[in-house]
Amino acid sequence: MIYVLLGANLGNRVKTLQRAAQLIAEHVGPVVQQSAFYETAPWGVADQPAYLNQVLSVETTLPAENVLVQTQVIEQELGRVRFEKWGARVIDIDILYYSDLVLKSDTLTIPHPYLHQRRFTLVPLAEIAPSFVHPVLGKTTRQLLAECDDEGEVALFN
Ligand code: A4P
Ligand code: MG
Repeated sequence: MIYVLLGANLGNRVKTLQRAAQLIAEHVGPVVQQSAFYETAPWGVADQPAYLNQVLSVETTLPAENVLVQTQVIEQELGRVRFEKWGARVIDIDILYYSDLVLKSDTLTIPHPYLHQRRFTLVPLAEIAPSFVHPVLGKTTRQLLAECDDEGEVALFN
């Protein structure tokens, strides 16, 4: 099972996330669980619109590197549409976990290096995988969230 984070902050964010989930189901594997959408304050660069974030769990037979290739193709496909319309990239897909795999290469780090530092990731992840244990830190999502000192706003969106 893999966990992926979707993020969108320009254009029709709901449509973008829905389309991304469809494309992931087609090209990566069946989507098993999906969190709600969360509207989240921008992390890192503050001067940008609020994000919608969502975490999906996906069953896949692809090796991790191929998952990244597929998610990047999906980013390009959705980003290109946006590019013409809005002049910016509007979808980000991060691979959070690939079962309990630990991997570090030039192009791919799993678990995602910042996942434990970001409420916009931990809150939706805790909704669908509260007991999943981080293979490096040895803590559940629930524990990571309780210990996270990020104060970025994360609100259920509907
Ligand atoms: N890469 C390495 N490991 C991974 C992984 N586990 N999953 C490499 C996905 N990609 C991974 O990513 C840059 C490179 O990371 C990829 O080419 C891949 O080889 P990118 O998506 O092209 O660039 P980026 O997203 O601009 O940079 P980065 O460092 O991935 O940024 P983040 O960490 O994704 O942050 N605030 C809120 N509230 N919600 C958000 O979703 N997202 C960002 C982007 C910033 N602030 C946000 C949010
Ligand atoms: Mg990214």
